[in-house]
Amino acid sequence: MKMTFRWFGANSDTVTLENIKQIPGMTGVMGFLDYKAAGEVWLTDEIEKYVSEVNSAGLECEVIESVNVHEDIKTGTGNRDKYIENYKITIRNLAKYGVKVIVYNFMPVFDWLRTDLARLIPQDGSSSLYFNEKDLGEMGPLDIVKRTAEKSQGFSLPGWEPERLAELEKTLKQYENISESKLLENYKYFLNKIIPVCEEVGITMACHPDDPAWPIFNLPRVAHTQQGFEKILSLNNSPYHSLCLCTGSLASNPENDIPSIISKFGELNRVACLHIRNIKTLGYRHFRESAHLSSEGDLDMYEIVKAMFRFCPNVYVRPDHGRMIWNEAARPGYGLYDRALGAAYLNGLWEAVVKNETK
Ligand code: DNO
Repeated sequence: MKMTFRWFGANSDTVTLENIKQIPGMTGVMGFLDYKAAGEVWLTDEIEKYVSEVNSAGLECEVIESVNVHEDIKTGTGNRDKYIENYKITIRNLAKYGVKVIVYNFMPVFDWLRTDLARLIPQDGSSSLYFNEKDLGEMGPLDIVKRTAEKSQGFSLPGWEPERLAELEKTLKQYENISESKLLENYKYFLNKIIPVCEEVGITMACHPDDPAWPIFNLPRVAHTQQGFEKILSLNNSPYHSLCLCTGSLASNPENDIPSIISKFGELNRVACLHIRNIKTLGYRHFRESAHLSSEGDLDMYEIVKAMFRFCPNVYVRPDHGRMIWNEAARPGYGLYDRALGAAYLNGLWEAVVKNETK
């Protein structure tokens, strides 16, 4: 396990590299250039600047997150080849600076989705991201975008880039004739073009699950069950086509058995990263994010870490979203304190699992 932390860059993050370095056991960041629009090439000088800053702080940058896939690729329009060519250049550019894994998603239109970004947890006065499908029922996609932007307190949110969302109406129209099988066909086309480049330069693509783990607004989504991942992985058999399993995203559907999903795909050598966080189910399609500790939410973190140790012990991990605690003001889900507590807890579980499993 390599413990990492998501970092949005010096101009965009309230958390500093020094903060991250001081978290015990932290080896690196999952990097992100949050100003890049989907479809744009990530230029070498931008990557070099980011990576060298991270390295100067004594941290690695072997994983980059959210190289977003343009909607024209997902919907298979006539423009897709141009954007795929750009993606290939970005892969080559990232490889030059030591990047080994790219976390991305193939979710139509929306990346993650919440109905509240700072829901008070009455038990202790902290707050966290929250979702209730009932609230969504009264809103359309445009309302939810407006509301998410209003509640983001001025922070850019990964997957909610303004340029992309400005085009929302047009994009939603583009999806009118896209079924699940069409989406998979377009996904396969994309993979068949980019995976040979990945194999050549040594970069693994890691697909992030749908969050929440079901289709929303009648858009086709496939990455939220074991069967869905099987379909996705069968689109291209290269080990460079892999998964980033996110425990909190998958857990929003209580039918997903997370340790078993990790074991299954880990054993096949198709897990490159894990995002580890916990959620608390409050009702049907209704949950809030919780502290990482097993007793605070629905997930058995010991079993999750054990599955990782047994089936994919070399993956990159990051403590995913934290609550807002100790009066921190930060990007929703991405403050320092609760994620640092999460990292410390996961490191503790890891030590216990390693000792137990190797004695
Ligand atoms: C949410 C993140 C996701 C993830 C992307 C990868 O907080 O886990 O935005 O980075 O889906 O493309």
